[in-house]
Amino acid sequence: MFQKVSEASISKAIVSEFSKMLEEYIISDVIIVGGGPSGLIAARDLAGQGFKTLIIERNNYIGGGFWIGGYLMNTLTFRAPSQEMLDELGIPYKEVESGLFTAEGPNACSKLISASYDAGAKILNMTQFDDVVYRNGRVEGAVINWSPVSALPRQISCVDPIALESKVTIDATGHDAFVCRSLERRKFLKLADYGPMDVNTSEDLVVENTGLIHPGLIVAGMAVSTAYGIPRMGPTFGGMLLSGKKAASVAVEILSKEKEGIFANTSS
Ligand code: 48F
Repeated sequence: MFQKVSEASISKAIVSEFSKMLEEYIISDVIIVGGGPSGLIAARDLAGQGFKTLIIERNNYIGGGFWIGGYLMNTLTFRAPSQEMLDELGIPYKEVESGLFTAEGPNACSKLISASYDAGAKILNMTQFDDVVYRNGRVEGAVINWSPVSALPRQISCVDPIALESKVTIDATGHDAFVCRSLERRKFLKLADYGPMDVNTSEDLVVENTGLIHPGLIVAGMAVSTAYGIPRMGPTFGGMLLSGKKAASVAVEILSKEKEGIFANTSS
């Protein structure tokens, strides 16, 4: 039934295709750390406009909290006007009360992952962001390692990471705000930590505050709430999609100005 190929050919195909991709993405336009909803939308928009975009995700699975709504129940909620993004992504949804919509997590998440891949984004999963590459007062890339390395016993985990370079990095690591934290450790940034839940305040503020937080670094999704001390929003996702979209447009602005030779990468 199947074409005869050798075990060696299969191994060679894996090694050579993966190596080619990794080598090509050692320098990217944008590195997005975190493959949750905000990171995936940002990746779709950036790759769709022709920017070389790489997502770094520590888990094997991509999608972050977008598979499950809340409390292990896989219904996602969205508030108007974010259902327009669901239309755009071809995700089926229901209006359960005026302006409140639901979609099924597995369907929504798989469609979002496909949309970012189809747009041309690449993904390194099982890859942990460890630290920033920091030069000339700005973030210029990511130090990464295989995720399992951090789970190994200390005596065999002395595996040096490698570094990737990018013109822009997006912190889409959710509540951990892992990339921002790596700057806070060096006192380059002061984070606030997120506040108690209040969806009506939080969702607007997360989108409003999405943007450049430090030269070379954009913050998106729930990392925004950790960075600026905004209330947590709980299991509603419109803000994540709109935040990712805004992060992409801020990145495009920086990349376009850089192309024109104007050094515009200063935080506001
Ligand atoms: O948490 P996550 O889904 O982030 P988000 O895009 O969306 C938040 C919502 O899911 C939900 C919410 C609002 O509706 O409260 O929580 O802001 O996805 C973050 C992704 O980043 C990965 C993590 O595994 C997850 O898939 N991540 C976190 N730290 C690292 C990382 C790291 N150090 N290296 C690589 N990936």
